[in-house]
Amino acid sequence: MEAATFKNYIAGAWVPARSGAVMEVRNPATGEVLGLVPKSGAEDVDAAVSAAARAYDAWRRTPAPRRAEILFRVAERLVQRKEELARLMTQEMGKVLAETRGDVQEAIDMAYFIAGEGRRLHGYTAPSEMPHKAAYCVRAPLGIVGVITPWNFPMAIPSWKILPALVCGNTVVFKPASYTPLLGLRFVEIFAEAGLPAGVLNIVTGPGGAAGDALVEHPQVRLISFTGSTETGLRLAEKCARGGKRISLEMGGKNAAIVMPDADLGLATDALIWSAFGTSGQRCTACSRIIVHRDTAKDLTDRLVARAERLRLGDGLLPATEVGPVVSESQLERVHGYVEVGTREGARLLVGGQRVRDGDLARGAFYAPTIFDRVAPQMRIAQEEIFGPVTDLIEADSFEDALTVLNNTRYGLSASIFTRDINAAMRAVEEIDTGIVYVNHGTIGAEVHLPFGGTKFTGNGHREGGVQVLDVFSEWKAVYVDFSGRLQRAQIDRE
Ligand code: UN1
Repeated sequence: MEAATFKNYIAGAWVPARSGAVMEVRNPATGEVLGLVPKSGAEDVDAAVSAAARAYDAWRRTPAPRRAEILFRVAERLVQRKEELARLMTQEMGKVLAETRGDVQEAIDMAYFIAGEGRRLHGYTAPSEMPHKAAYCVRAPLGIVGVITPWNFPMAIPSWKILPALVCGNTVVFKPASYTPLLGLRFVEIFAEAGLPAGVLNIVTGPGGAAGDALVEHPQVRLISFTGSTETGLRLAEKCARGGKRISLEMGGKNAAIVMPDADLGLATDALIWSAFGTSGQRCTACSRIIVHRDTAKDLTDRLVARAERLRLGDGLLPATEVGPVVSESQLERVHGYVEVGTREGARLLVGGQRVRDGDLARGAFYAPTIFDRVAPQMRIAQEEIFGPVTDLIEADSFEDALTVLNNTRYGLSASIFTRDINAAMRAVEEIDTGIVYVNHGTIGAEVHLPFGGTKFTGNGHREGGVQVLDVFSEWKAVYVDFSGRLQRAQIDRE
């Protein structure tokens, strides 16, 4: 069967790339070609930005509660189409159906949450220094927003960016990851079905290097919201600095969990297996360092290894599958490269460490869940983001030692501690330098109505999720209304 060909959505119409070029989308579990999408370039991005510019004035003047009504309809359509979207997502990027349903659910949660903001978008009022003078502040949109997203959450992460951008009154050009354009196109189709006016949301599919860079460099784009690697994020930030643009960055992680001897080890094992190997470890919140107190290291290690050995790999559409493929061959090679680095550095490979080719798995990019122990905190495998099914066991001599190891990376997204000691738990919450901290829970599973993001090289000070995301997608406008009928000079006329 010939693969279906898809198109960009620009100014309310489905159109091919100007050049006619296309690129393939493949199922990482089977190698099957799922479709062809436009391989867009700068001229397509330019057309999309022009459409967003033309749509902007009418959209920003549409009252926010009315904008939000469309977003509520988006939520309803996502609910109706959840199963179809989840199945396509599993085929496009590999994670198991339970997780792709969760990904769509996260977009549904975000749509309801942010649509509710259409009737709030709160600013505040404050007293003025002067009599007969009102002072308050309101949110205003920025203009055209460029959204660049990764493949590991093909619907949830675009929803974190596109929905708040729209409720604030911006118009959007969306460049989805090259591995997951089909989900991006479906997402945009749903906004169109929900009645979003033409040009308010446009999508161009294509490689990051051509389409993504053109979006970041386009002079009419006011803001870039990016999730991806730290290396790319910092490169884009330099471009944005030169263009005088705002950029919101959500980048790498090297998330750790501390396990103390008084922890519920059954719970810790369940949570750590899920955090390390869910989504085949391809979450920026994945647990890739387990910092275990020496007194409990052997017990925890045995439990983790026994569980990791038994995880069933396979096509994510099959009900028995617990871990799907990694997203691509090149990603698999990258993960395996890190396993070789770890072995060379002197860590001990306890389980996994190789590609799996049994039976049908030979067609896909399957990598065995991998655990190292005897990992020293400064090893590369303990410092660099691997973004695959690999986790490290690092032994600590004390609670303080564990905290030091945890904080000693360039990243600061998510962290967790397992203990039954409330004092230790709360001290960890105080001391851990990350944007998200869990107690007796793994490192993954953030909810949309709390701020999501990280410290240090994980981000650049912005947050997604929560009401905090509104600060990314709006400008504050301070308003002073003097109804005294005379000149009143702030700071000067004090009598
Ligand atoms: C990501 O990996 O980029 O907290 C996002 C979580 C999910 C989102 C992860 N809700 O793991």
